Amino acid sequence: MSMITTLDEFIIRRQKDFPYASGELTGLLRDIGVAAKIVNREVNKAGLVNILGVADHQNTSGDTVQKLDMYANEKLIDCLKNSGECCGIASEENESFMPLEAISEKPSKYVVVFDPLDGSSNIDVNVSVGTIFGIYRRLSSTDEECQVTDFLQKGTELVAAGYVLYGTSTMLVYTTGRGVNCFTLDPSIGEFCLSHKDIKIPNHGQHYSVNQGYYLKFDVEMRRYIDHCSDMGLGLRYIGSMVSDIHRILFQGGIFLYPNTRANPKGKLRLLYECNPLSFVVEQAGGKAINTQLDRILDVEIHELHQKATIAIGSPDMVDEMKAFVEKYSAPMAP
Ligand code: P6P
Repeated sequence: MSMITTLDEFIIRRQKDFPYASGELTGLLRDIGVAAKIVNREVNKAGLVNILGVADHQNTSGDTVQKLDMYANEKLIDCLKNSGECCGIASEENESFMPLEAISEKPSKYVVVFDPLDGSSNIDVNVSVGTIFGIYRRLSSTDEECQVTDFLQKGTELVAAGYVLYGTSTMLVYTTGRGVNCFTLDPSIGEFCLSHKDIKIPNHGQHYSVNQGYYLKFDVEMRRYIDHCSDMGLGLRYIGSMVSDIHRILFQGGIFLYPNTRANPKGKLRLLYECNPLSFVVEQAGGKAINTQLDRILDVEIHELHQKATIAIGSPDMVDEMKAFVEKYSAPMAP
């Protein structure tokens, strides 16, 4: 029987990578793993219990909130509250950030951002959805409540990031800046077990991923690149759940695009809750992530919690090629 390495064992073993860490980050990652198991349990039986359908309100970004969105949000908040390692959270489902009360004398060093259930519009039709998370070191003094500035940090300041994919199997993928590892939940023992070690994204892939329905609303340079993908015989794969699309690209290669449109001139996806954490993971696996202004996503300054971003993320050769098309075909800047 091959050696099983659980998420907890792996995290503890890798703690030596952080000589100055005194275990808080380790504890935080383990608590996120617990929250993922709790959410997974409800996602997997969503068709049987009254947790499908829409709640009676919209979130800050104007998305209709699904009941399972709210459940996942509550469970993540509860787990992080009890961890004692986190002084505040910012959720894509909440308008503002939430300072957490200390549960011991030990000051907590980290804040956590998350999208509790990305792609949740797919829940009622049994399409994969996911949780996205990112962890920052707090900037504010440990003898006061966390501040919004603790969250408005560039993606380069992330100390850890990852996602949970509730799909055909439930997988937790994360990085702490030393590579990317994937853990698959074994329901028979209730543990996330190491299934894919040190993931490296292929330099190129056979799929591009974009909402083709918006094609005529994209800028000309983006349409030229999408035409090129089609001319090269690439397949189109678009699930409508960013975590699912990125997970496929991480393993098979490819590129995911969410450019600006007239409806979303700054893009639709959130920089803090979706783009930064997933860009950190993809870069750590050898991929690239830029916006349609060709800035590295992780370098983009963030000024508000729900700031949106355009994104092109995936195999390095494909992102470079998209960049070349934008440089070649974008309208010259007015003098
Ligand atoms: P559209 C889900 O709502 C989400 O935030 C991402 O998970 C997904 O990639 C995108 O929006 C889908 O957006 O406009 O193509 O339906």
